[in-house]
Amino acid sequence: MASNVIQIQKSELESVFNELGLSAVNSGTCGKEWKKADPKAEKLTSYNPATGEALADVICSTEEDYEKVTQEAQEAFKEWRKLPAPKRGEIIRQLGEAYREHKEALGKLHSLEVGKITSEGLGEVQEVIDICDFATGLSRQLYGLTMHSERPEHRMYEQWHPLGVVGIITAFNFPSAVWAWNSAIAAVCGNTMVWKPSEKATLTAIAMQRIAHRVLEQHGMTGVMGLVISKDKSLGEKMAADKRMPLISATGSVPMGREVGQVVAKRFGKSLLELGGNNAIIVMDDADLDLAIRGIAFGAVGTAGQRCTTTRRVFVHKKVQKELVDKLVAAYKTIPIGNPMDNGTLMGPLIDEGSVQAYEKTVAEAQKQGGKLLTGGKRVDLGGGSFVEPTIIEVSKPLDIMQHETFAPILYICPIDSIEQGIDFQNDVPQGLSSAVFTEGMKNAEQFLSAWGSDCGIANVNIGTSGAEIGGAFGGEKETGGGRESGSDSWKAYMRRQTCTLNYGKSLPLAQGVEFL
Ligand code: UN1
Repeated sequence: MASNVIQIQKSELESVFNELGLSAVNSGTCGKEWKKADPKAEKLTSYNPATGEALADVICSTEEDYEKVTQEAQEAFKEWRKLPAPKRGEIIRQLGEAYREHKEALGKLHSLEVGKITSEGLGEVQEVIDICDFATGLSRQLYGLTMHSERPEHRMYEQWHPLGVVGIITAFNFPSAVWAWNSAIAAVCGNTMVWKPSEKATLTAIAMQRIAHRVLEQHGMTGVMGLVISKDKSLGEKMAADKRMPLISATGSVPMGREVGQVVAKRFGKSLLELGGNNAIIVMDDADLDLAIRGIAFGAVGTAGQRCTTTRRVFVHKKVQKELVDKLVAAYKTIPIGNPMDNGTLMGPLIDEGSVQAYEKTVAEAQKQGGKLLTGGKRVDLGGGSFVEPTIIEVSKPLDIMQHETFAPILYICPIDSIEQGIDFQNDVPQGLSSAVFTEGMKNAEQFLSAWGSDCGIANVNIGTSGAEIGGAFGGEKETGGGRESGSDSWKAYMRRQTCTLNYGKSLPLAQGVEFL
């Protein structure tokens, strides 16, 4: 179900831009200060994927800009690390408040620039606010363990110190939340940072940075969060090789992560990689099918299939296959596609033409390999923009193409005989981010969650694969990269551990009973 030619009200665009301080030409470089936008410098245009129209221009950062922003982050680190962690937490609390104030406008900007439907645009800003709240609390909980020393009158404990300048590379699909997961936590841990956002989501990055800069300015702490923007991967490559950045946190494709990870490892830096997913839902014969259908639909169609947690494969027990497939196909046909800012739209556009082509290629290849197209499979013409139909392809056994992640709403459905077969099929891909089972049975659920169950970083029961809360550690295994961001004890990736032993006695006993001098 598609709506007509999309028109974005000019006044709407203007009000978002006014509130967030955006204009026709925007500077993409911010360190201690915002660099002035020189309209003659190299530009990058930000497009609205729902209409194909240009939204605004962004001035790219040069290599000198990168140098300056990085040096300023290094300088800022010297002060920032001295501030007690709860004081840093207080600044992040104020940052969360500032995002709260602008939630509506920021949500709309996500819709305009990356095509998120209204509730998902707002949801992403909420994720930013939530992680700021989390980081504020965390600033009083950067706990280290204490140990009992084997030596008399000795004390042993561990403490955590910040790393320095953290390089943050983010993707277009979560243009603010993934930055916030990294930056809010890195900041309370005492780090400063340089952010290189996706070249497809630059305005959102600039708006986020403007607000952060304003809050930091009130505390004389600009330089803690820096921004550079480039058209291509050149600055990302520089960051990976930059010894001044002890940690690179990168979100994006597997090939990107493979490159970044190797370059960072070569210089003994740390990397935190959050890469591709190929997430599956297993539906057992005892599942609540209505629940399963809602979980699958949101997981597979939400964000137009452009989440790293998107549901891409369903393994359904053959006893309930027909019922599930019939109901799901019927539900897919009612999904309103169109202007992401219209009330009622559930699916917006893909990010660009390249994604539409990848979608078409995958749909054709899946059919060539024996998949049966049940619904969707075509581009949707709304007079501009990158729209496609949400698609279901039924297969009798896993196809080769199902090993790959295509960032589009394509869902494969495959029958299984047992929970064991579902788990085998699910795990038999190179990626390991998110997974789920729908079942009313304790045995199925526990098998799925056992050590011989799902091999993913996220495993859910009666919940889809996407839409994780910030409180848990987010990330996955295998080609997903192994990094963990956001909640739980993910903060440890942004700090260095120091083991300290103190002797308060008058002798110098050696460990392991060694005698010397
Ligand atoms: C991503 O797609 O990179 O769990 C992040 C989710 C969101 C985050 C997705 N909270 O779907």
